[in-house]
Amino acid sequence: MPVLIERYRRWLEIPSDVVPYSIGEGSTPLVHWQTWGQSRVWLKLEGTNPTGSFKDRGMTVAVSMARHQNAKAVICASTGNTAASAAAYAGRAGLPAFVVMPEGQVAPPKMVQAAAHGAQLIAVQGNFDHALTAVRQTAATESWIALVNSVNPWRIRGQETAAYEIVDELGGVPQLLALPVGNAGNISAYFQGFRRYTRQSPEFLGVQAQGADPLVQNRFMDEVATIASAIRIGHPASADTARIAVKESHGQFLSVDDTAILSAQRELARGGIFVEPASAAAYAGLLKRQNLSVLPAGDIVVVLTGAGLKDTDTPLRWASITATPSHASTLLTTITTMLDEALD
Ligand code: AN7
Repeated sequence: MPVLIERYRRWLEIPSDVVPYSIGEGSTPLVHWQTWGQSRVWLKLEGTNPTGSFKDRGMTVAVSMARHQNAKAVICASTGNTAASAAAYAGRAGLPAFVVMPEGQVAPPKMVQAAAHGAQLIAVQGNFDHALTAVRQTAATESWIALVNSVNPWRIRGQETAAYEIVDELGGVPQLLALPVGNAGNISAYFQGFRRYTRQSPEFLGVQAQGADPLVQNRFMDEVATIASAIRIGHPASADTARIAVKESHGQFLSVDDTAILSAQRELARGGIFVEPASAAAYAGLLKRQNLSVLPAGDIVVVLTGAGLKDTDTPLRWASITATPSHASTLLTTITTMLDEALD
């Protein structure tokens, strides 16, 4: 597949002399998961992007534009995935990256990525919303530094390409699209993307984690708590466009609690698809929606935004490791016993 910017250059409407900085983003698999009655459920595996999350789609465009506009550095606030992606693309483009994260609230593998790509890591007290406010204020006064959060319109334009891919693959818009909502950039991007590409849109199911669900409660939240650290956000920057997406598509916001998130994560993982808790929330939301009212017939897409290895805390707790001496005969006895237990 061509690099994302080349594949959809016409739709992105970026100047023709922009040089794309790419590490192989986009063109992610759309996997048929299950068929429930008249509904075909598809999973869009955004965790297969090069840094393991959907952020790479927006970041290739935002960083390429930053370079084009002669920025000297990029900056972002992040719950982790934006940081990892910004660090990687800044590295590719030869720009320094400053990533500002809420102290103690980012899954360690995401910090590992940012550090590996050579970003400057900055921990701030408070939550993501405080970090974003500080970063926005800094970028507003310093024109040499490009802000690459999803308040940067190029991020959103890049993320629209996921909607284009779904339409290309299914031959039209799905009936329903479920995705996790944190800062609400991605739901806004999908809505704009489907509209731009087809003038239509699916019904949007915007899923938030209970404890960090300002769009469900319809009030911003200063205190946020959920196991899904990626979407632990109380003041979504793109709340207004997210509300428009849900309203105009006759969709809804709903929240799922930590237990439902972990159960969905486990069900997907047992079926071969390992995603981080924030992504599993989308699937948990679809299961909840199914209990509330009949799902539409036709194609349903669940956007799985980030890879499982991004956040290993909980799955490690699922592991049971059996120790055994390394003789074939004892190993066989152990396996036979375990198999009996598994089949019980
Ligand atoms: C896996 O990295 O906000 O609603 O700073 O990492 O567009 O914010 C991440 C968000 C969903 C929510 N799934 O997307 C960040 C950050 C995963 C995420 C979301 C995020 P938005």
